[in-house]
Amino acid sequence: MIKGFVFDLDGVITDTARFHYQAWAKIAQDDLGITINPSVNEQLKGVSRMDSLNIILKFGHRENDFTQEQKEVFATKKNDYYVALISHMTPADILPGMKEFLDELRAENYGMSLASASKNAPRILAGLGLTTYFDKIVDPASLRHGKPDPEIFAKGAALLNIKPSEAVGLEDAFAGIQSINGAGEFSVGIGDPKILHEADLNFNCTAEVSLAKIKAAYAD
Ligand code: B16
Ligand code: MG
Repeated sequence: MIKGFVFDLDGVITDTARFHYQAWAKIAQDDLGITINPSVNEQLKGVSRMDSLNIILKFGHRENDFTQEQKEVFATKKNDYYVALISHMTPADILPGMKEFLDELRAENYGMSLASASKNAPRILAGLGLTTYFDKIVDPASLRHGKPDPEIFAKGAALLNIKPSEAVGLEDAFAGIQSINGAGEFSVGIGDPKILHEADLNFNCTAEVSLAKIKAAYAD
């Protein structure tokens, strides 16, 4: 029986990827002399801040050019810029259908937790007016491994005091689906089914997410 839902944030509840991209593109250009493109951006989804910087440096063939201290400075600068961009977020930035879906889950008393790699997640939920929907938020700083490792989604279920088999995980990134599956939870992909082909159930976009369809597929 399904007892709880573990949510990714970026790409599932709201689209912060465009702000991450804007912030990284600026730092990459201004400080690293690297011009990134949308295909690099795809690789940054669900990936931690420092891992994102390392992907960009590798893309620009500059992976050996900076010390850890310098990298920390770039990452902090990117985050300052990103935080300024997300400070204007409001409930209007919730992806289509997700507020209704969260309301439906709340009405049926499901546990809800957040499994986002973002250290800014509490701030984003506050801007969206969704803080009270989530019983627990996994602290990404407490993790030894990022997605695709199962740790983050396993913690998301554990914080709700439910077994992995009683949890449904929702994700828009392939690495996230791998994390959910590795944790032994029911995986729901949101996005291109060709990319998210390992998901137990897939919806093309958030507007199509349906609790009835998830329950039916879970019971199968
Ligand atoms: P921060 P998610 C992830 O969020 C983003 O997809 C990823 O692009 C970002 O680098 C990561 O959070 C860390 O974010 O710099 O705010 O700590 O998809 O796991 O909700
Ligand atoms: Mg995501």
